[in-house]
Amino acid sequence: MKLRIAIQKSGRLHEDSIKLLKECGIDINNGVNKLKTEAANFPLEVFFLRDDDIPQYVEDGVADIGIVGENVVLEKNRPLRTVEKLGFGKCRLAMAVPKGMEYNSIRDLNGQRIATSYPVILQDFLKRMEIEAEIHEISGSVEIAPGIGLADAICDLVSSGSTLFMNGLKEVETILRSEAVLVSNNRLTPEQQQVLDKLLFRIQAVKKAKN
Ligand code: PRT
Ligand code: ZN
Repeated sequence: MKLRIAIQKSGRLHEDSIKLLKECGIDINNGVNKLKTEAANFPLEVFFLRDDDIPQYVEDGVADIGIVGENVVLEKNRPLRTVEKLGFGKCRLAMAVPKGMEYNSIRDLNGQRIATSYPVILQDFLKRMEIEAEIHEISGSVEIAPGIGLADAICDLVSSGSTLFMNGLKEVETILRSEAVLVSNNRLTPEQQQVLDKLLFRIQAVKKAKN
């Protein structure tokens, strides 16, 4: 049986995931509207999915391995093996508050309402920091929540910081540093494991060539 890999269908990790496979010498023709495709010269089948669905599909064995952000892996909290960090999709999950708010330490978040799309990671962070705050889960446009009075602070992904800046917010805590990772379930057949080892060998060579 071929090795089945799940990658993002469209979005920030799509291009780099395809590029990595191509740099590994794997020939795939990527129609973005297709659900899946097969590599012409490698025993690999590629599924195109929403990033949020990838951990579950890999856990369930619909796909064997996947490329997804560590932030999603941690938030979904599925029993997956992280096989390799891939060096792209770098960002951080950060806490931000309105730039006019006086902020001296994490304790200033006590009793505040925090909007996020990452309630699991945030909950864990607040617990570790012994902060009691109210988590408001929203699925998108988290950065507008303070401006419309929905929250006092936000916990969201940041890369350049320009989204925070444009919304009058300042970054005050880093909760997690993230990048794209290759994950796998632990039910690969010996043949699939051999294909994964071969893929991994090529990925490591590609990474080495870039350093
Ligand atoms: O459709 P699908 O569900 O698959 O995609 P999505 O919209 O949920 O995810 P997508 O494509 O936005 O991001 C996929 C992954 O890319 C994330 O899970 C992260 O691992 C990674 N990544 C890297 C980022 C960013 N950088 C990033 N900057 N994901 C999101 N952002 C957003 C952030 O949420 C904020 O809205 O970009 C904005 C901030 O960017 P800056 O540059 O203004 O700071
Ligand atoms: Zn998503």
